[in-house]
Amino acid sequence: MPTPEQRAGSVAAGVAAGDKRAVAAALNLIEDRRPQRQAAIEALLAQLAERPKMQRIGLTGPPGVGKSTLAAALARELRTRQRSVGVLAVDPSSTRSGGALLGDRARMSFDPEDTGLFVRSLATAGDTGGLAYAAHAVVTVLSAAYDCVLVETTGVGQTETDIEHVVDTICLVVQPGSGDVLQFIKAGIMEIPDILVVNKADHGILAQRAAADLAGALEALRGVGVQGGSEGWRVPVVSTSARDHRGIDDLCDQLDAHRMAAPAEAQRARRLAGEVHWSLNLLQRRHGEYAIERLGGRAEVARRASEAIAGGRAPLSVAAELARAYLMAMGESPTAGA
Ligand SMILES: Nc1nc2c(ncn2[C@@H]2O[C@H](COP(=O)(O)OP(=O)(O)OP(=O)(O)O)[C@@H](O)[C@H]2O)c(=O)[nH]1
Ligand SMILES: [Mg+2]
Repeated sequence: MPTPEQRAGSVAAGVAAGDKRAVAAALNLIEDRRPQRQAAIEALLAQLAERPKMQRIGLTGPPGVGKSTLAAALARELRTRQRSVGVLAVDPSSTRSGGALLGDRARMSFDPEDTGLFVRSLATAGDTGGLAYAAHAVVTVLSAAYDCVLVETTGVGQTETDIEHVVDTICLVVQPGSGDVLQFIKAGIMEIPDILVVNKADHGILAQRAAADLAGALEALRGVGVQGGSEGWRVPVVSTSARDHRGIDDLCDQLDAHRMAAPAEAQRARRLAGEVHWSLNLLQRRHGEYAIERLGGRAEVARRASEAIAGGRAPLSVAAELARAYLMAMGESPTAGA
């Protein structure tokens, strides 16, 4: 019998080679909530390495603006640029899972024969904590298998899945004729994304006006010193028609530009912050906010996690170690409840 490590090793090797069956096996393992699978999951995640120059892109925005259609168009464009693509559609409101979500709702059309393209959806109604956990794990797997990872989530501003913690570039997608996003921006309610996309640009004059309004709002914010996005980056407004595959090349170029603009150092820091967030999230999920208090408070636990992860440890095992430390502090045997 192979040990969990050996089994994880062979799955990890398959994932690294971009083998779809291995990717699917890895994702099935991750979604297995049985406690006895935990060791295998930790072993797997610890053995996965990001692909070099891998790019994680978040598509977020209000319902129905065309995020799924855009994800499909973007994936097509990236494939013609010889990059392999993994797509994750996160749906906080749906209980459906697996292919059904994409099949009947998201209207993504993909070539099933394409070995460089993988699509997965996640849906766990009501359990946003669980969703954030799973999204991070799925993105970790996809990042080891594909050059680009696209994550679609519905929501504006503070998204329920904390998308900013799992991607390098956030695109906020809006559609013409909906003033709400403009209001959010003006009121300073919304975290400013890295790229603003006005989809359904085929709506003519309305679309042009929406793009101009958003560009104006961003300009006004810059005028008062609010930059948004990452440092030294000027948030562009890109018009697309996902339906007609227009403006997609422009969006791709802007995504590349954003990656080039962010110094490697800043990118590492962003990913590290995401992993620290994830490990705290895991701890909190298992043992509640009190565990974090008991270990010295959020800042202290984040510092500890950050040090361990920067030193090469996997976030999941860091979370497990924090949980053990907490149980020790509580005078319980770590094996009893961990
Ligand atoms: N005219 C036009 N319609 C579009 C475009 N992109 C998407 N649509 C349509 O808009 C509707 C919603 O598209 P989706 O891609 O499912 O939108 P979504 O943002 O993923 O929706 P949720 O996941 O439900 O939040 C569908 O009827 C699409 O065909 C576009 O560029 N132009
Ligand atoms: Mg969608």
